[in-house]
Amino acid sequence: MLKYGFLLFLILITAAGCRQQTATPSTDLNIMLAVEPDPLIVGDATLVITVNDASGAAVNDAKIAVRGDMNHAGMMPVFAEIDSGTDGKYRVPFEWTMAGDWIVEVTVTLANGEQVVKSFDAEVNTSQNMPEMTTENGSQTMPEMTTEAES
Ligand SMILES: [Cu+2]
Repeated sequence: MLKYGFLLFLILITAAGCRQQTATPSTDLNIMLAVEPDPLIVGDATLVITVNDASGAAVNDAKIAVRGDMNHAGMMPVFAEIDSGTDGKYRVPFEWTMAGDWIVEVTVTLANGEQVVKSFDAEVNTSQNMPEMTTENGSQTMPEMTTEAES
């Protein structure tokens, strides 16, 4: 009888948990983001996303979807995805389409269908020659993508 009561209790908890769909991932993942090149500049880039499980073991069979948004309105988001990793690292081709502050939302979908989402802030510069947006001259306007990557 006691055992049955406990089971029922568990079921009730589970049901309550399902209803509110809040972002408490049942899976404990460690998700890290590195970007090449770094410092970040406008143009093509590679997002190196590392996924480890709670025990620190590399997760290679996840699918990763990335959505990059800038912190201002009126921009097209940049999407990218990849299906497998090596040594827990997923190298995702990406493009910074404008200098400024970005939010990179990484959605990791595990083989069992569970999803974990983590967001990262990224600051993208206009070019390597201008590592920082200085506003010393009082002008806050960004030079509008004048650097079309002279290769
Ligand atoms: Cu923008």
